Amino acid sequence: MTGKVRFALVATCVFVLFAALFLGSSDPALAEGVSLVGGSPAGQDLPALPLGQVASAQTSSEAPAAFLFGAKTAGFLTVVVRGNGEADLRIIITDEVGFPLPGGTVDVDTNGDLSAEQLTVVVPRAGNYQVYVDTMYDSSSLNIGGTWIPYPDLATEPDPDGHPNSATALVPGTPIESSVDGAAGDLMDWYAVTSDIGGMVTVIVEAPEGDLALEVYKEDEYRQYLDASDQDMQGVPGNESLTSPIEAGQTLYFKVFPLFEGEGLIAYKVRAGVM
Ligand SMILES: [Ca+2]
Ligand SMILES: [Ca+2]
Ligand SMILES: [Ca+2]
Repeated sequence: MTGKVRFALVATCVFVLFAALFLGSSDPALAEGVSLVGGSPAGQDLPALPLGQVASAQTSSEAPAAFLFGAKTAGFLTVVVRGNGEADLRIIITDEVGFPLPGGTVDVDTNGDLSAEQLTVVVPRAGNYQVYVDTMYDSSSLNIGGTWIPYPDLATEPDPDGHPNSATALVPGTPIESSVDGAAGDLMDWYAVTSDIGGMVTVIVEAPEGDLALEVYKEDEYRQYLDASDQDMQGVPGNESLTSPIEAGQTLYFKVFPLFEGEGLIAYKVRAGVM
């Protein structure tokens, strides 16, 4: 090998090394956004959330605008939306099964503009997330953009029963005693009620201390509850009840949560009945 060839080889290696280092240190947010184009674990084919820039999109009551965001760590995701019409828009940031993140739904109507929305959420850990812009009755074109700040130290373990996919089975006739503790990060408990027969399912929550609320959801439709209870039965803030139609073999998902996130430990009893 001549000296010239050796020099050329070494120079090429050094160049490749620098190129790799340079590319590796490029904006991690952009890299994460771009890596998602063209696929999602849910089998949907959603576009990546535009990061560091805005892009145009379309939303309607039948087909909300939807985007994917892949996070390699915990961090802060900011999303801004400005509509081009009269439609009242809303932003919802969810996990990969469409379950909204805490604080992930916003309808603030900035400066009285129904279509002007923005929010920042804590993305709790690496994973795939979805961003929706929906509207109740209309359709609208809009501009949407996001920014991402990785913040690995924010990462938290998932609440063992804090997600419909890890709901505790609540068997009709068999009560369960449990608790939530918003101040300690236990913001909700999920229960799945499956019925062998068609009819009406009733779920009752009782807590002598603390203010609870209760919501019921259809499977895989976690952006909007079917029904909600904060009726404080018998004048007790922790006593709630919901009754919903249920089909034979169907599973409904019930979410028990403190009305005020900062409230401490709330012990409760939950039970279901089907008639
Ligand atoms: Ca709005
Ligand atoms: Ca929980
Ligand atoms: Ca209540």
